[in-house]
Amino acid sequence: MSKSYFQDRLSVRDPLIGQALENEKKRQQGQIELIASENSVSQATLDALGSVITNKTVEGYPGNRFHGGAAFADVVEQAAIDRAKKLFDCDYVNVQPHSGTQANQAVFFALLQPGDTVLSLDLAAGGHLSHGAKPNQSGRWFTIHSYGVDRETGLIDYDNVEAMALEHKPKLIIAGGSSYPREIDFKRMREIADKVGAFYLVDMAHFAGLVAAGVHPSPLPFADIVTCTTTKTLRGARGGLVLTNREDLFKKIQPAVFPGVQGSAHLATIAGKAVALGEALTPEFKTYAAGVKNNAQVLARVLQDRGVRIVSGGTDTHVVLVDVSSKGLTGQKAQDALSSINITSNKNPIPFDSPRPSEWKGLRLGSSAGTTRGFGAAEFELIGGLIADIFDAQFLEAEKRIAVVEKCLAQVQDLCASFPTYA
Ligand code: DSN
Repeated sequence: MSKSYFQDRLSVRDPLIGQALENEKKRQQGQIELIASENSVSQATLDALGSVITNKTVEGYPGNRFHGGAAFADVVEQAAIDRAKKLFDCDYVNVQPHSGTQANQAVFFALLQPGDTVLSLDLAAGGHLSHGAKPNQSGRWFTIHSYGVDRETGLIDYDNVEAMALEHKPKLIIAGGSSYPREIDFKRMREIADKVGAFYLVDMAHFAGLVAAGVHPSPLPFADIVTCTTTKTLRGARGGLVLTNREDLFKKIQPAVFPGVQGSAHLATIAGKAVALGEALTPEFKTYAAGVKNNAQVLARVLQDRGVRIVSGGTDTHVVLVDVSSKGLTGQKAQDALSSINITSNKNPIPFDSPRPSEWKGLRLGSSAGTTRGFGAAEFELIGGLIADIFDAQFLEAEKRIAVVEKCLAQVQDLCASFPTYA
C-alpha cells in the first residue's frame, strides 16, 4: 500500500467528505444547539472515536473473545464497564449496544417472545420508537399497549398505568422516553410491575447524565434493567448501555446483545464511551449537570413569561417541551423560524397531538449542548427571549419580520463567537 494511504489527511484524500465535515464543524460553531438529544463530546472523546482501534475485530466480551490480538480491546472495554458501574452504582453493565434502540432491542430479545405484551409510554406523550411504535420492530413483533399522561397536568397518570397493567397483564413495563420532561416515579412503577409480575425496564436515554451526576433520581434501585444512550446528557460517544443489578438477567442480556442482536463490537465507539464515562466521574461533570437542569428551568420560565405554553408547566430535566400552538404555530413552522436565526431544535408531538408530523404542535428544546458550551442562566435567559421574539415575529408584515430576524440572528452570532468550541 502506498505511503499516502497511511499518511494523507482526509481533506487531501477525500475533499468532498473532508469539506462536508469541516462545514459541519462550522455549522455547529455558528448555531445554538437546542436539540435535546444532542451534545458536544470532548476533544479527548473525538480522539478516541477517530483512533486505530476501529480496525480491530472482536466478538464476545473482555477475557473471552473469538478473535486474537484483543489485549488492548479488553483494556478499553473493561474500562468502559468499570467506569459505568461506578458512575451508576450498579453491578453489571454491557457497553456494546450501538444505540439506545439496540440496547432496548437486546432487552426485548432477552426477556420476551414475539407476541408478548408490553406496556410503555405513548410516543406523543414522550415515549420512544423502540418501546413499541408501529414502524419499529418492537411494534411489529410484540403486543403493545401505551399509557399516556393526564390531559390537564401533562404528568404520567400512575393510576391509569396501574389499571392498564391489571387489564393487559404485560410481561414488560417500560418507563422513560424521548420527550417526557418530568421526573418519573420509579418506585410507583416498580410497585405496578410487581402487582402484575412484569419485568420493569427504565430507558433513561435522555436523563442518564443527570442521574450520573446525582441531580436526578436513579432508576437503578427500582428497575430490573436500565438502558440508556451515551450521547445526550451523558455527552459521550454515540451508542447505548444496558445496566442491571440482577445477575440472572445479566446472564440473559450478554448473549442477547452479542450474538443476539449485534455482531462485532465497535471498539472506537466503546473507547469514546469509556473516555466520556471517565469524564462523567469528575466534579466538573456534576457542575455541568446541575447547570443543565437549571438552564432548562430558566428557558422554560422565560418562555412562559412571554406567553408560551410549556407542556407539564415546566421541567425537571434538560427537556423543555413547548406547545407552540399557544403562539399560533405548528412545530415545523417554529423549527423553521428558529433555523432562520441559527437556533437548532426539533418539532415534536405533544400529548394528544395529531399523528401527522406536519400538524404536530410541539417543539422540543434541550439545554445540554448549550450548557456544555458554557452557557449559563444569563445566556439561556437571552436565548428564551430570542425564541419568543421570533415566534411573535411570524405574524408581523414581511419588512418588520425581517428586521426582527436580522436583529436576533446578529445576537445569536455574537453569542456563538463568544463561546468557541473545537479548535
Ligand atoms: N430518540 C431520539 C431523540 O430523542 O431525538 C434520538 O436519540
